[in-house]
Amino acid sequence: MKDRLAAIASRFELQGPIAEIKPLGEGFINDTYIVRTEGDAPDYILQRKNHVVFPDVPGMMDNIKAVTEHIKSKVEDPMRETLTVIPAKDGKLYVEDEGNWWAVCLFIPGTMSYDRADSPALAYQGGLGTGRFQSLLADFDKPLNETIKGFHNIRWRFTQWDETIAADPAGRVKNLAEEISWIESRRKEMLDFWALVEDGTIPSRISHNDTKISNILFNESDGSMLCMIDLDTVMRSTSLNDFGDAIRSYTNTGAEDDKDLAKVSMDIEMFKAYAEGYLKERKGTIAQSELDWLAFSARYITYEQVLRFLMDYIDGDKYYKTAYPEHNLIRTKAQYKLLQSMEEQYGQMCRIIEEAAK
Ligand code: ADP
Ligand code: GN1
Ligand code: MG
Repeated sequence: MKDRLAAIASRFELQGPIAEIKPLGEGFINDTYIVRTEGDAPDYILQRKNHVVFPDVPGMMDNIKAVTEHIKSKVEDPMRETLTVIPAKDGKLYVEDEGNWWAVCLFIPGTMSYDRADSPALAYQGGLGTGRFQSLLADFDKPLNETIKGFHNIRWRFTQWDETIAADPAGRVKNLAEEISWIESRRKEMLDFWALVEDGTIPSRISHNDTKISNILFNESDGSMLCMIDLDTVMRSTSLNDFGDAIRSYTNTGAEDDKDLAKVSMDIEMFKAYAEGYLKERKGTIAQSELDWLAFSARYITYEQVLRFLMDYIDGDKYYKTAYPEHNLIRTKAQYKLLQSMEEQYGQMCRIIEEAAK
């Protein structure tokens, strides 16, 4: 395996001999490695991109290249404030090898990443990070490829959902009446929200679409936000996806797959801190219709996540990496508990947004 990874890494334009390659991070989709080089040469991130999830890896890499070039043209420190894609020796932005697709970017030293937010100060920095990412891309006007069809489009998710339930490939539907009712009872309200995105009431923007806390780097020196990473899902959609998904991640007092549901709830202080950071960066560019639905976006994305985990469980665990047989069901229950906690605190969430937007 090591030799194979080294052989693949050497097909990219690396600036020094490889010293070691080690797995990194806990992503659910790709396989990520750090490639350490000898001497003063930079280190790199090598990723095997999940070709089932991302059918058009060349299109995805074109998106990442275009978006990062745009950010580089606007920031003070272009090698640290966004990712740098390293091309293969043949000039392509990826290497295809026996049905696997690989890509490399520069490893940014002196940074920290987290799986959980441990303080409002960190949540505030995270909010600044997402807000700044969107602000930097506000004037990006090139077309982007749709790397995953209908990624946060609940109308499309319901099409998949209905088909999966009808097919019931793992024979699990019969035991899931309660969990399925969680989805069905909220179907209309989620479609009503998405209709506002479809009819343009909520404007379309460049969004990251996977803003969980492990997808942003912070400066090791002072904890300040540095840059958004894991750009595979950058597409044109609504900015609300990014706020909502980050709230789902930063405010959870438990783990995304907590077996102890008593530990799972939305921490309103984290919500406030994240919202303040986010709105500080987006004031002036955010539309009133986005502000009106900002708090709801957390419920929307968390609901969508309940649906996606449950749908994958019904489908026989084909999409997300799982560590044990019931993992997707445990994730479903934990995310549903989080959703309920958001619903209970919704009035307060709306008031916080109103206050922070002043
Ligand atoms: P995955 O798809 O596996 O989630 P990510 O791109 O999110 O992959 O990377 C996983 C982890 O690797 C991140 O949470 C971060 O800790 C680290 N990482 C990724 N890219 C970089 C980078 N360019 N510089 C430094 N660390 C990185
Ligand atoms: C996946 O790839 P990763 O681990 O950053 C997923 C997100 C989910 C998240 C749940 C492309 O993110 O949409 O919200 O898991 N990414 C994709 O933790 O489906
Ligand atoms: Mg990631």
